[in-house]
Amino acid sequence: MVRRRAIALARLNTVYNVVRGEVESLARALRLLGELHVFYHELYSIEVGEKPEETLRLVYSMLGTMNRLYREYRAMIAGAGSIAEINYYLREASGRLLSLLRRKRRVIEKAAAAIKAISRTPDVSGDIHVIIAGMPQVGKSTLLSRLSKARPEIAPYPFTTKSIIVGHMVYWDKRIVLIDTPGILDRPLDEKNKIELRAAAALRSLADKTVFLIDVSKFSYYNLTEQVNVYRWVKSIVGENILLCINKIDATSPDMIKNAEQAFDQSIPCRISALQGKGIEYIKKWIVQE
Ligand SMILES: Nc1nc2c(ncn2[C@@H]2O[C@H](COP(=O)(O)OP(=O)(O)OP(=O)(O)O)[C@@H](O)[C@H]2O)c(=O)[nH]1
Ligand SMILES: [Mg+2]
Repeated sequence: MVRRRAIALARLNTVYNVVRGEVESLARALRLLGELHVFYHELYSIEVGEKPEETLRLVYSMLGTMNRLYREYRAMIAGAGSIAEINYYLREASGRLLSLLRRKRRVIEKAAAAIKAISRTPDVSGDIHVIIAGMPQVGKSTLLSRLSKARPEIAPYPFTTKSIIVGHMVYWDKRIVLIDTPGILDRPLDEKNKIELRAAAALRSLADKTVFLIDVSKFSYYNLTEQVNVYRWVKSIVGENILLCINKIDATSPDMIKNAEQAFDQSIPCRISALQGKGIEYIKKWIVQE
């Protein structure tokens, strides 16, 4: 019986260590996430549906329960009067420890996947954060590739950009971080997809300045009303530090520009062709001016 008890205690240890190990590595990753910029916390919340600190609370409570079960069953096995009793406690302990993990498996896997995805999100440290925002297909990624060495995917269909893309530019001694975001559609926040929400997270937590591109050319996917609505929404998040800018000027007639200025109820001096690299200086100067 002495031998059986020793074996049972060793097995209990193994099960406990495996189960705890899985949860502890998540706890470690969540603690590291906690030290990062809040922007990454927002990305986490979009993916997992709860804040990182909420998951961390769950994880700590799981670790507490595991620890308690381990100690209780170790004592019961140590004090058991028969081999049958030892076997019974070992089975029960393993079952309870594993089921604790199984019940929370979905959250744990989701959290781990989100952290993995975030670890692939590029570094956003720098002096000034400039978000390039706008509806899908207005030329945001093309502009980023003009302003920086970043080579984002550019293609003629909406939501080509699905996540945050970062480029760097040094201008007048300032380290400027340019953030290309997915397109945002004209619809309420609770109907926005995860791709749009990533853009919203960047606007909320990173934007020092925002360049809002519109496309009023003959190629435009979205009408003026939709673009005005999205512009207003973005402005409600980032405030006054926003530059409205007409892109695709190479394919836009003076009449179309006039219509746009009417719809936006302001003159729009920023007029560029990201494709041809025209008018880009205007944006650079606006970025560095106080
Ligand atoms: N004529 C013209 N086409 C442009 C210009 N800028 C971008 N385009 C084209 O517009 C299309 C979309 O460009 P992207 O840069 O991928 O647009 P985006 O805003 O990043 O699109 P999403 O990632 O889907 O939101 C591509 O076919 C580009 O070549 C421009 O200045 N003039
Ligand atoms: Mg894009």
